[in-house]
Formats: sequence, C-alpha cells, structure tokens
Amino acid sequence: MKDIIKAIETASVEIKKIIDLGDTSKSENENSTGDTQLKLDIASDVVIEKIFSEIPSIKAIVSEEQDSIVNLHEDGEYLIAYDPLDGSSLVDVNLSVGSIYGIYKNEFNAQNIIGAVYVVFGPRVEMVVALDNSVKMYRLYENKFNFIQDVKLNEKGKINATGSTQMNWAPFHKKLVNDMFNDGYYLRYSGGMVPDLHQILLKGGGLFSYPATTDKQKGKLRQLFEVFPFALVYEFAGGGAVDGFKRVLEVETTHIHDTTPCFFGSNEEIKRVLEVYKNHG
Ligand code: FBP
Repeated sequence: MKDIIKAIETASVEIKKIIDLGDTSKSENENSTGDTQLKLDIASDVVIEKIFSEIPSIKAIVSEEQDSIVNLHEDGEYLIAYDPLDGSSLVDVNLSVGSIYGIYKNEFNAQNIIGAVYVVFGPRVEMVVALDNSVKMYRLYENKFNFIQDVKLNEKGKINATGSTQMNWAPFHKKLVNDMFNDGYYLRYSGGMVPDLHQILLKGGGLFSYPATTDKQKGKLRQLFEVFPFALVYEFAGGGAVDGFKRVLEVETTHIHDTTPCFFGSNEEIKRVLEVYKNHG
C-alpha cells in the first residue's frame, strides 16, 4: 500500500504542474458518459496511468476518463478506480479542484473498497488518506507531503453544501435544505466535490448533498470514482454517507460508470436526511 500512496504523491506533484501551466480548453474527445473532456483531464489521466503502470502491487485500474478497465500486473493485489481531476472545469476560474482514488480488492464494488485517497489542488496542495479506520491529512511543501493532522468529524456541523439543479429537486428535498438554512446552517458550495467535502471535514461537519433529481434520477456523481471513496473517508472520520435510504457503501454496482444519489456528513445531518427520505422511498 505504501508504494501506491507514494505513486499518488508523485502523480500529484506532476498534476500540480499541469494545472499551473496546462491548457484549460476543451479537447475533441468525449468520455464514456458523454462529457466533453478537457485537455487537463486527459493530461492528468495520462500521468496517473503511466505512474500506476510501474507499481507491481496494482492489478488493474479504471479511470473516470476511460471506457474500460486496464489490466496492469497479473499478480497485483489491488484495483484502483480514480477521477484524475474532478471539477476540472473550475481551473480556468481558479477555483480548487481535486483527484480522487478508490482502492479496492478482488472486485470494483462498494463491499470491496479498502482505502481511499483524495488530493485537493487549492491555495495549498493537501492529500487525505483513509486507511485502517483512520483519516490522515498531509500537505505538499517543496515536493514532499508532510503529515499535518488526523481528521475527525464532530457529531453535528454548520455547513450545508447543496449540489444539483434546484428546479429539479423533489419538494421534500427542497424542504430539507431550507429547514437546515432556517436552523442556521450556512451555504458553502463551489461546484467542486473535492474542496466542498474537504471543507466540511476540516470545519467539523455539516452536509453535502447531490440527490436524485427529476432530470437525473440516479444522481450525477459516479459510484466507483467519486462516491465510494468519499463514503469511506466520511465513515472512517466518524460521520456517514447515504443514498437517502441506506449506507452508500451498500449500493450495488452493475456498470463501472454507474452513478448514485449521495449525502455525506456528520451523524446528526445524516440522520436528518434518512428521517426525511424514509417517507419518500
Ligand atoms: P466531473 O466529474 O465531470 O468534474 O463532475 C463532478 C462535479 O464537478 C463535482 O465535482 C461537483 O460536486 C458536481 O459535479 C457539480 O455538479 P452541479 O454543477 O450539477 O452541482
């Protein structure tokens, strides 16, 4: 596992250079879910695949930017699903973005995720590693990631990060969100999943929601690359992650690019979501 974390550190130093110097324009290509790929997405993906291809313990990888699984080392122990540069469309407006990695064993599904790493490219570059029921944060300084702190969520927070298009919200979801604002929660939503979830983790708690909507019945965020890794981080940090009705780590995956509605937060907020949604199953 140490070689995988080291590989992610190396890739992140390279991706930081791509973000600083790279071309933020659109490429000619579309990924398998029909999104036009930015040149930054492709450049970051190439860096990660090259570095992972040299790690013997990695059996196979799958990228959000690619259609299918890439087999690397037959005797490898781990499978890695990753989003090379989540929220990449925010780079040209100089907002924070991130890379997300889910580390699986035997199969790409929620039951087999054993570790997660995400890297925030913001005013500072920070890496958060969730392994063995603990969550640790590191910060990049002079090409080296230094340990900063253990990350733990409080039982209840103050942040409300409300994803997706409000006009397509179910009335009961709109009520949930508004009731939280009326209870004094404050809005913090950049449109970048990585910095938005990082803020809630470091500010002690709250709720990030990307629900099912009338236009996206299965939500937007991808299970293997985005949702399951952050679910492991939030659970190991003492919070929770649900799809509205159950732990998101009980969601079944039938296709590598499946999406799911998702809610990440401290325990009080997760209970509140389950309470509201249970009557609307
Ligand atoms: P990409 O994987 O295509 O970057 O999309 C993911 C994302 O940008 C998340 O980072 C963010 O939370 C969400 O989509 C924003 O979606 P919306 O603009 O619909 O709220």
